[in-house]
Amino acid sequence: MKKYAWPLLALGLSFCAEKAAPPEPILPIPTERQIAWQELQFYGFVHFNMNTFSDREWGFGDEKPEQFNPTALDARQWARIAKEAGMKGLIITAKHHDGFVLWPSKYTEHSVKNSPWRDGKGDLIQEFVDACREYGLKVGIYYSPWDRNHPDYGKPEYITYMRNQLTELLTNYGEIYEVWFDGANGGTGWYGGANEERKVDKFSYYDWPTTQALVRELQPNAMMFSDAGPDVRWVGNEHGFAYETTWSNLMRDSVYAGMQDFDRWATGQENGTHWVPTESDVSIRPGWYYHAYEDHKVKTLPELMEIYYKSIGQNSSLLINFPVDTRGLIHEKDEEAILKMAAKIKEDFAVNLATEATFTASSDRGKGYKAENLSDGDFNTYWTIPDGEMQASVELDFGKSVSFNRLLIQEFVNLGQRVKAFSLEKEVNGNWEKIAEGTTIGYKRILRFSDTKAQKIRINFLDGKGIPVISEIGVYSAPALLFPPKITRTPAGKVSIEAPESDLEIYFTTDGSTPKSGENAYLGEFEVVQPTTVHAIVFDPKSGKSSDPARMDFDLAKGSWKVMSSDSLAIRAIDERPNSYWTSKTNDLTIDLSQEVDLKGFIYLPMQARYPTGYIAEYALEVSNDGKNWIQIARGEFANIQNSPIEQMIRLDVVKARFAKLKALRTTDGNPATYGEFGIITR
Ligand code: FUL
Ligand code: CA
Repeated sequence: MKKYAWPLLALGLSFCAEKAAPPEPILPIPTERQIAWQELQFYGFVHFNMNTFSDREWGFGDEKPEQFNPTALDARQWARIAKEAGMKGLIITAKHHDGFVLWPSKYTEHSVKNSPWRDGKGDLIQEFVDACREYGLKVGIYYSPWDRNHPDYGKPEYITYMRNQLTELLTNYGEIYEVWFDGANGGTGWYGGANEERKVDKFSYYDWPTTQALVRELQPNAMMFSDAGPDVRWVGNEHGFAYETTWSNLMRDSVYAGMQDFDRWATGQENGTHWVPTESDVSIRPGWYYHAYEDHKVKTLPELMEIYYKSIGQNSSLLINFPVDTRGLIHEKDEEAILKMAAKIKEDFAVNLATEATFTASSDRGKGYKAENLSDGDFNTYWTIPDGEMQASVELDFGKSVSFNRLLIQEFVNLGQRVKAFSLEKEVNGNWEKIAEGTTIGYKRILRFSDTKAQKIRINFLDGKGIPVISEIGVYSAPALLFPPKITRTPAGKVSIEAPESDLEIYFTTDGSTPKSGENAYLGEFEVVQPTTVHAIVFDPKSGKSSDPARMDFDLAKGSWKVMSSDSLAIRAIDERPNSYWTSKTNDLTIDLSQEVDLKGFIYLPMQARYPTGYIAEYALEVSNDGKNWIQIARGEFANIQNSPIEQMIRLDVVKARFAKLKALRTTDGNPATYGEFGIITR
C-alpha cells in the first residue's frame, strides 16, 4: 500500500501548485566542470621530486637522476593521510622547475627511469594514482612549464616536448580532475649545459590556447589552474589567504598574475567577464619541499585554522601542501598537524543551530524558493525573492537563547555571484543590534565573531548585483582555540613572552624540552644572549587547557653588533623587529660581530611590508677577520622568494669570522636590496 502512495502524492502535488520561475542567471556563471569542482573545497598538494633530495626549493636543472632515491616511499601513506584529513583529492608535482619527471617519459632521460629508485623500473605517477583511487581521492597533476634542465627551453621544440609529456600524463593514468600550470619563470638554468639566462615571453611563448585545447581534448572534465585560469585562478599569495571581498568573476583576458599590481586583481572583479574562482595554495611548512631544518616549523593548529577560515571561509578552495620527505613519506609532524586541523574543523561545525531554528524571510519568490531551503543541507535548493526587490532579510528564531560565534552562508552561485554587502544582527529587547557584516559571499562565506547569545538573529542582504539567491545558512558555536604565546627578544638579549589574551598563564623552558603547565611560570623578561631554544605555552586555568608550544631558536644576541654603514637607518637590518627593514644603496650589508665566532650559517628575512621591493634573489656571503680582507664563503639563490617571502636559512661549513657581509648579486625587481633582518647561526 505505502509503496504506491508516495509517487501518487508527488504527482498530485505537481499538478495543484506550480513552482515559480527561477531567477535569470547573472553572468558569468560556472561551467558544469566548475560546478563539480567547487564542491571539493579542500584538497592536498604533494611536493616531492628532485628538490627533496637536493634540499632545494628550486633546482637548477643540473641535478642527476641518481640523486632521486627515496628509501621507504609509500604513496598509500599520503593518500591515507589526505583522506583522514578530509581532503577530496591530491595534486602531485609530476615535473617541477628543475625538469626531473616522476614517470618513465619516452621523451627524456631526466626521469625516474634512470634513478636507483625501484631499480629504474618505477613509475611514481602510477603508484600515486593507484593509491588515490584506493582511497577514493581525485587525482591532480602539477606540471611546470618552466624547465631548467631541457636544452630546448626557450625554443619552439620545447613546446612540443611539453605537449608530448602532457599527452602521456593525461592519457595513461585515467581521470584527472585538475591540471596545475605553475606561473613561475625565473630565467637562469642549466638548460642542457648552456648554463645561462633564458627569458621567454610568458604569454606568447607557450601558445597556451593550443595547449589548453589539448588538455580539454584528453581530459574534458579537468580543471585547468594557472595564475589567471582558464578554470581556476591563483589567489595571489602563498599564505593560503583569500580576501574579505573575493569575486569568482574575473576579466580573464586582461588580467594575469605577474602583471604589475597583481594584488589589485587577485580579489577578482565584480564585473569580471569569466567565471574563474580562486584556489588558495599554502604549504604546511614554510617551504614547498622538505627540509629537515623545517621539522619544527610545521604550521600550528591556530595557523591552520586561520588559513581554513580565510580560504574556504572566503569563497576559495584550499590546497594544502605536504613536503614529502627523503624517505618518501609525509613526516609524522605534518600528519599530526593536518589531523588536528581536520578534527578542529569537525569540532567547529559539529552542531548547526540553524537546523533547529524557524526561518522567516522578508519575502520569497513563491513555491520552491521558501526560506526552509536555507537549512535543508542541500546546496541545490535555495531561497530567493521576486525580481526587482533589491533588499531582503531572513530572520532565525532559535526558540530559546543560544550561544554562537560563526555564521556560514552559501550563495547559489550556479546563477552567478551577486551579494556585495550583508550584515548579521541579533535581537535585544525588541531592537536589532549588529554583530558582524561582510561583503561578498560566493560559494561559501564564514563570518567569525566573539561568543554571542540571542534567541533571534537576522541576516540582511544589503546590496548586490541582483536579487540574492541563497542556498544555505548555518550558525555554529566553535570552541575557543588557544593561540600559543609570542616569544620575542631585543637585540640586547631580553626575552619576553606574550599571551594572546589576558587571564592566561605562561610556562616556558630553555633546555629544548616541552613546557608543562605549573612548571616554570613566566613572570617577566629574562636574558638570553647565547644560542638557546625557548619553548612556551599558555595555560587557561578556567578550561584547564594548554596551547601548543611556541618555539624560538635564538642565536647570539645582537646587542654588541655594529652595521658598517654611514646610514643611521641601517640598524633596522639587525633590530630583531621583523617588520622594520633597511634599503641598502650599495646592495650589501656589512656587520661587525664584535667578536670572532664559529659561523655555521646565516639568516636573511626579506622585508615584510605590503608593497615589497628589493628582495635578494641571488646572494653572496663574505667573511673577514679584520673588516678589510674578505673571502667569499657562499653564493646561491633564494628560490621562490618573490612569491613566498619567508625567512631564508642557509647552513654552511663552519668558518671563523669577526665580520660578515651579505651581498645582493641580484634582486627580484632590480631595485636596491632590502634587508628585513639578518642573523647568524653558530650552533
Ligand atoms: C610556485 C613554485 O615556484 C613553487 O616552487 C611551488 O611549486 C608553488 C606551488 O608554486 O610558483
Ligand atoms: Ca538549501
